[in-house]
Amino acid sequence: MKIQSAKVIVTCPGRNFVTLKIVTDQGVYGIGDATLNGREKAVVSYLEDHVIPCLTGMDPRRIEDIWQYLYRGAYWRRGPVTMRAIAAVDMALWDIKGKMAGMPVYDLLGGKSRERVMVYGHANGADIDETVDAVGHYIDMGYKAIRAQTGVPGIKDAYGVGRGKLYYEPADAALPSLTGWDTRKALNYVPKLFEKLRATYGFDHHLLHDGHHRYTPQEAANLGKMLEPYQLFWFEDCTPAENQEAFKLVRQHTVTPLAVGEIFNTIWDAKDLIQNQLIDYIRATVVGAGGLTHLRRIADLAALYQVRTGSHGATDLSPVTMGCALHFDTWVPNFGIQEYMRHTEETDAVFPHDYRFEDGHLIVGETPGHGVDIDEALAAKYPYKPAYLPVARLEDGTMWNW
Ligand code: KDG
Ligand code: MG
Repeated sequence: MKIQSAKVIVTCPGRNFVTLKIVTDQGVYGIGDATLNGREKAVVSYLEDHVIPCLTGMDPRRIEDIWQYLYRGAYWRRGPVTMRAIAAVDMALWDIKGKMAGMPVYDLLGGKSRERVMVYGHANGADIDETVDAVGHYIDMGYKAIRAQTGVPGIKDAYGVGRGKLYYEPADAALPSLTGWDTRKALNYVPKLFEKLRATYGFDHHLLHDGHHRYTPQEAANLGKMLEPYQLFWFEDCTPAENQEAFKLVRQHTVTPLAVGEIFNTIWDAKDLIQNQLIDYIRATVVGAGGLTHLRRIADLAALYQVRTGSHGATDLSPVTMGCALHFDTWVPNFGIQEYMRHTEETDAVFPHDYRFEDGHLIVGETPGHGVDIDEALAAKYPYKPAYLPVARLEDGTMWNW
């Protein structure tokens, strides 16, 4: 059996997605997601110019060997572009293997560990009252877990606050738009949001919050401590994680659970955080961290230290990633939660899929493979549109972490 051809499909049904399609000489095909928000074309070139020429003629059944070939064989390891390209190949090959075996991917991984997967949605508003209402809306929709972000008085476009109620989409301009940040103002305001949420809805639902890499370790520890009375499910990206040791300071001062890893590419980004038990949830994803083949290695390491999974699932991860994530989540023994930001109807139409939302959970499909396809004719109707994530500056003009 051989890989006969592969191609990259770029489509923008409301936002950009990069999809790899691998076709075998037996007519079976598989697809993988290679979307890198705001840097899509770099991955397109990596795949078209450097990966597809090597893949043609290879045996698609050798998923592990192809992974090692692309990782070790490039010499230049890791990084978001390389690892997303490898992830796309990996997802497509698992899809092909599942179709050939007549089995859904979760079965190939080892079978179901659970019937359904708890997900969290994004509630946000311009101020505390609006966010409290938005959380109520999610509760009404059946969600058991909700991430809450609020605008902060005096900060221009604080992180996580969208214009629409259901489809928050940060990559919203042809060039990066300018947003603001002020840690003092956020530290004064964010705890009040959670105080009001608990006063309004009680403690039955899981609440989450994303710091989006903006706090120093000391500030993150301070906020984690202030949030303790409200019993969060997690405080995400409380401080940048390039220096994994930074989490020691946060950990020493707060018992608020910590989650990190949506921008991680490999197990090496998470190794010290996991081994030193500095985090509670690892947020690496199928598309970000080299596909199912590598993500399960991260999850297995995490399991040794009672760290659970909580994969990134924002709108910039296509339904192909979401489908693969649900197979992974249904199998992985140390599952925690899955992020689920809904895609628009246009996106769902381009990527027909068999997973479904019910009662605050997603339920994996039974179709052989990962259960997500692409309608190429429809995809062609939505050409690529440049779209960037915003940037953030402090009031004095200093560049900050968006
Ligand atoms: O492309 C960036 C988004 O995926 C990111 O900002 C979303 O932080 C995010 C989250 O937790 O979903
Ligand atoms: Mg995040």
